[in-house]
Amino acid sequence: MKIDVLTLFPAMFAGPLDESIIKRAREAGRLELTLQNLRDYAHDRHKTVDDRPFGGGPGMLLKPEPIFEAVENLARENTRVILLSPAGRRFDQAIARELAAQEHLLMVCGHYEGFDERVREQLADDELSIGDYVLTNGALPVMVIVDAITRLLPGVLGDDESAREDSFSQGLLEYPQYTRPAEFRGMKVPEVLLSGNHADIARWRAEQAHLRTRERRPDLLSETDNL
Ligand code: 9D3
Repeated sequence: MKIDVLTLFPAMFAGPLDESIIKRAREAGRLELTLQNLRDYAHDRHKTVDDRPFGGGPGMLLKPEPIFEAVENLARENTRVILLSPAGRRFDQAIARELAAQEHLLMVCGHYEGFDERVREQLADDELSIGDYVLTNGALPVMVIVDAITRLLPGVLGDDESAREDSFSQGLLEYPQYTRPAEFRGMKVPEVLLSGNHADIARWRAEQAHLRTRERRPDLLSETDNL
């Protein structure tokens, strides 16, 4: 899969996307990730990428010309163009799965107060937010989304990790887990986990997962397609 990221701050992406599973996926050629500097598409003397909103109001908007030129240069036949903004639909695991099946993503980071509306109307196939809190720009959301997609690409996770992906526990929070020692500072591991009775253990885990989900995330029990 190919992902182009259009951003004013390509340097923010060094680090998170160069480690661990994403690093492995890139080295194996399963993910081809390219950072594109939006400023390279501004051609006036000052390389201007923003301007004041018509009608007044606080802050600056990303002006349309550099984004149009960049997207027209980078998009191909099968490209999905995705804007990142607080006004997007909320990213979740179902969207991650959907995006992981695409051939080419072009992710356009929001900066300043956001996009000229014509970018939405003409260029965007989708607009995503990662949740209801205010960040300074769309760079971290892009990294979050790239991370969630990459681990779903074929061959990126090991067999063990992939198997967990389709296990029964989907849609619930994780059950409590313990490793050695069986007693630590007076805190004992639940007896059933030491019993060797695999049917009892499976039943206990399912029960715990349901209890924990009802307590912390009752919303997950009413939806079905979000994990
Ligand atoms: C109208 C006032 N603000 C909206 C809440 C303007 C605004 C604030 C912050 C516009 C852009 C931003 C920068 N944030 C993003 O670009 C962003 C974001 C976020 O802030 N939270 C969760 N997901 C995302 S995706 C992009």
